[in-house]
Amino acid sequence: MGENSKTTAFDAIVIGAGFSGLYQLHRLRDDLGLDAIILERGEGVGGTWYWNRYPGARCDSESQGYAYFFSRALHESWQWSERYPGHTEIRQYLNHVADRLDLKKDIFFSSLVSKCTFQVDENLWHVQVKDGQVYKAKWLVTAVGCLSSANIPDISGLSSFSGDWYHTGRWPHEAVDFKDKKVGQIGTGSTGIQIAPIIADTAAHLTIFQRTANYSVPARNAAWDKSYSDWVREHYLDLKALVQSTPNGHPFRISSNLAMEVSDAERNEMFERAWEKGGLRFRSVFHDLLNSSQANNTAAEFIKSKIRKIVKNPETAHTLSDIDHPYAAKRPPIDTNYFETFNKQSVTLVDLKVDPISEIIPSGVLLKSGAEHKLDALVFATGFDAMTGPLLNLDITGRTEPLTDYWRAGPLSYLGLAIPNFPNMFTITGPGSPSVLTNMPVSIEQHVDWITDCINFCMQNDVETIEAEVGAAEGWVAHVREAADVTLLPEAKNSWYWGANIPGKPRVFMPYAGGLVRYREICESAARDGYTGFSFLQRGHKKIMNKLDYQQWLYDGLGV
Ligand code: N01
Repeated sequence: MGENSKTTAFDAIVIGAGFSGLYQLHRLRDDLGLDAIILERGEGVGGTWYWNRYPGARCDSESQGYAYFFSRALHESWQWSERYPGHTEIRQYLNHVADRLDLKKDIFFSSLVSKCTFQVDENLWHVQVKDGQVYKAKWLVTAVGCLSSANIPDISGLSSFSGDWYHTGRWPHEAVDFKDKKVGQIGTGSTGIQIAPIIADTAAHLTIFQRTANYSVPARNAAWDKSYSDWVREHYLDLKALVQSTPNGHPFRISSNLAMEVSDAERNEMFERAWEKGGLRFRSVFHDLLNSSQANNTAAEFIKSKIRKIVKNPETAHTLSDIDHPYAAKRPPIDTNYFETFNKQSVTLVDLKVDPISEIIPSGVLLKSGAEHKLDALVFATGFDAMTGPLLNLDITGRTEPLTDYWRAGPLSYLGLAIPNFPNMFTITGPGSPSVLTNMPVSIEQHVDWITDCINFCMQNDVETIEAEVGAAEGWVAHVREAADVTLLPEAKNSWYWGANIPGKPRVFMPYAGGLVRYREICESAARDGYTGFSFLQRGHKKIMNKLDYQQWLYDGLGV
């Protein structure tokens, strides 16, 4: 690292000031008494939500569950205004949390981390930011989110485009005006489905380029009245118990009904009620929607028939409902008037399966057939290099080699929390964690609490370094795959869960599908048994100990 750079030493460095980083700083600083900081590339708190400001950006988790639950006082100090929190309100919430816990004084904003290196001779992490400043710390916690590394597809000719172009995950902070403009939108995932109706409201024309048709269920967002806000505030303990006991961390139970055990009429009636209620709750109408193809088909057909009913042009309706994967095998979007948008004269759907994009030209998008779509602006709603991208971007080198090399064949992680050969480093919501298959703040709290306890354990036991064992990580990756294989999730082969949206990315099913409750038990059991799957180096010793050595060490009375 640069010779002229100043170095500043801390006990712990956290990278990222979103939901994960803020809570991690609080726990390390205020509960363990560590000298801890956050390095954050943005100019404010929010993490993914600091950047994700596209029109209509709104969380799909319901507000009463999309929050921290570690403090009753904090819970009672905040009120959401709508069923789903919008991006502005989420930033307001995170600023409220940061101010209330006095976190900002220990956050270094505009500090883009460009390199992290574990110095073996010092057993310290050296973390360099873009301006050359180097920070040292014993503990490194990455809190960089799973969906923060924007995927801008490599379509030839983009630099020649004469209009403005945007990626939804890097939206400008100032308002973008599409009035009187011909806008093109590439991508119809959760983001594209949210933004399309809003662009269509003002644009002269919106052309939506769809590569894969997608399901969506109405969100049915609504303002909260005071009585509901009061109810949420008063039911802190009930809500906390609920989100911590559901497999996906959402504040609603998954039904125990099986789809094929009810009559066709009853099933249809139950789907109708769920459609009216709206949101991700639709997925929980039957217990077996995600592990029985027969059950899943009933939900898939119900949604496809809704699409065909809503969309007036039969050809457009067919293109939108010709969906190639089971319902919810990709992250299921929810929407406000998405399919209705295609009934506007000013909206055109282009099926890229029939006629793919050839190149971007100065005046717009040229398809393989030679058809040209003239555009003034182009919006990429093309998602993220999910889960691994944000970590690989940090240019991390562990004990022996860079993470980019270590993960060449795919992410090797133990519990999604720690990587062999990367000592004293923890990854909140890393690959192998349940994170993206759950309501994120609930997973995040579990990860952060576990990491904090683990660091505390190391401090109490004079541990110099702790790192995941290769065998444990390999076992965990195999278990993640097993857990996915009992569901229909792996059937959506082109999903970002598989890394399939990024050319050349290894195909590994990344999130843990075994549920948050089971995951929590596994993590707690590893901790209770003396952190199984980890090796330790005791201060003043040169030998790396595995768990058995470590137990012997404790037994011998050398450590504690
Ligand atoms: O990204 P995506 P997203 N040419 O990867 C298409 C969370 N989220 O930003 O399916 C043409 O899902 C791609 O097509 P295909 C949520 O977890 C949450 O929408 O790969 N098209 C797809 O249609 C979500 O899952 C919330 O064939 C290309 C789209 O772009 C995750 O973020 C809101 C293309 C990308 O869909 C990511 O969602 C929004 C190309 N070269 C997002 N490359 C809330 O909670 C990609 N596509 C509200």
